[in-house]
Amino acid sequence: MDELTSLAESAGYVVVASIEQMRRADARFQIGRGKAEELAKLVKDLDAAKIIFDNDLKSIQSYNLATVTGIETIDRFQLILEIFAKRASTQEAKLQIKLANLQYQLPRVKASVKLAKMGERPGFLGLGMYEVDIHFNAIKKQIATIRKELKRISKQRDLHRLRRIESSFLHVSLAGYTNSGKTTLFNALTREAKSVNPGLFTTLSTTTRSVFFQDKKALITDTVGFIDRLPIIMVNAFHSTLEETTLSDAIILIIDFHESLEEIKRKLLVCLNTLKEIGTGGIPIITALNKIDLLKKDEIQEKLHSISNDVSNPILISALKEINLDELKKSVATHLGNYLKIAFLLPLNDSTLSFISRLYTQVGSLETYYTGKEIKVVVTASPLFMDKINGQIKKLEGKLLLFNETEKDN
Ligand SMILES: Nc1nc2c(ncn2[C@@H]2O[C@H](COP(=O)(O)OP(=O)(O)OP(=O)(O)O)[C@@H](O)[C@H]2O)c(=O)[nH]1
Ligand SMILES: [Mg+2]
Repeated sequence: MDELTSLAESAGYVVVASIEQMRRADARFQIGRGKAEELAKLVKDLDAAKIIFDNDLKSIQSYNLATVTGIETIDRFQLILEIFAKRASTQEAKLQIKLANLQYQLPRVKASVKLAKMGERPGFLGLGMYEVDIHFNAIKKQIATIRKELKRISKQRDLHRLRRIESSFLHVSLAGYTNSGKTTLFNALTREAKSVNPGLFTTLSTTTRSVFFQDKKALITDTVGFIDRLPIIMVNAFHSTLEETTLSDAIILIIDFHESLEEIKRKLLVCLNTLKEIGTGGIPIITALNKIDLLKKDEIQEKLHSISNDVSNPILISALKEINLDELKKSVATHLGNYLKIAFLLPLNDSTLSFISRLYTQVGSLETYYTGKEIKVVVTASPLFMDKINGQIKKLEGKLLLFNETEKDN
C-alpha cells in the first residue's frame, strides 16, 4: 500500500484515504458489497475524485465500482500507465506506452462486446454492438501500426548498438528498482545533470556517456527502473529499452539501503528476477547499497549483516553525497575485461591518416609518433576491437611491434 501511495503521488494525486480488505476477490466489485458501500460513503465524505485499486480490476468491476461510488476507479496497472504517459519524452517511450495502453484495453473491449451481446449491458461507452466491433478492430489496427513503427525505431537502435559494440569501449549498465538513485549515480559519475526526482519512474529512456573506472574508460547507461508486478505487456513494450542492459559488460545494481530490511529484500529479489528475465545471465553484477548518508554506522552494519546471504561483496555508497564512489569504480573495474595495449608501425600516407583519425574516435587512448616515412601508433582497446585493428594493420601493410620494443623506444 505504501508503494501504491508513492505511485499515486508520482502520478500527481493527493492520497486522502486508504482502506484494505482481506477476502476472496468478489466478482462484482473485487471488494465485498458492504465494503463497496463503505467506500462510496468515504468518497462522498472526503469529496474524492478517484479510486485506485492495488489489485487488478476486471472491466466489469471498475464499471460496477464507478456505478456505486459515482467516480472513476482504476487499478495499479492503469496508474503506472498514467505515470509513464506523463513522463514519456522520447517518441519511442510515447509509442511504447501507447502500445501497452491499447493492449490493456483490447481484452476489456472484448469483455464489453460479450456483455453487450448477452444484453446485460447495452453498448459500451454508449456504443452499440456493431460499433463495439468496429472499436475492437480499430484498436487492433492501431496496435499493428505502432508495432511496426517501434520495430523501425528499434532497428535504428540496433544499428546504433552495433556501432557501440564495434567501438572499442566496454559497457556498464545501471539497473535497480525505481527511485533507488540510478540517475543520481549516473550524474555523479558523468558530471551530467539529468533529471532526478523523489517520484517513481522519473527516467523512461536511456542515456549513455563515458566514464573512467580507474584506468578503464567505459560507456555507462542509465535507464528505466524496475518495479514489482509490472505486467508483462509493459515489460514487452519496454523490451528494447531494457535490452540495452543485456548487452553490457558489467551491471551496477543499485539498492536503496535507507529503506526497511523487508523492502530491501523484496526489491532486491524483484531486481534480480527482472535481470534474469531480460537475459543478463553471465554478466557480472556489482551491487551498490545507496543512500548510506541517511543511515547511522551501526544501522548500516546491522543491515549489512542481515543481507549478507542475499548479496556478495556489496559496496556501500551515497550517490548524492558522492561517498565511496571510488570504491565502487574500483570494484567495477575488476569486473570489466581488460583493455589491451598494442603498438604498430604504418606507412605514412592518406589511407593511414584517415584510418588513424577514425581510430581516434573509437579507442580510449591513442598515441602517435612520427618517424619520417612511418608513423608509430600505440593504442589501448578491448580485446575484441584489437582483432579488427590487426586486420586493418595488415591491409595498410603496417607492422605490429612487440610491446616491449615500444617501451624501449619511448
Ligand atoms: N539522501 C540520499 N538521497 C538520494 C541518494 N541517491 C539518490 N537520492 C534521492 O533519491 C531520489 C531518487 O533518485 P533518482 O536518481 O531519480 O532515482 P532513479 O533510480 O533514477 O529513479 P527513476 O528514474 O524514477 O526510476 C531523489 O530524490 C534523489 O535525490 C543518496 O545517496 N542519498
Ligand atoms: Mg532515473
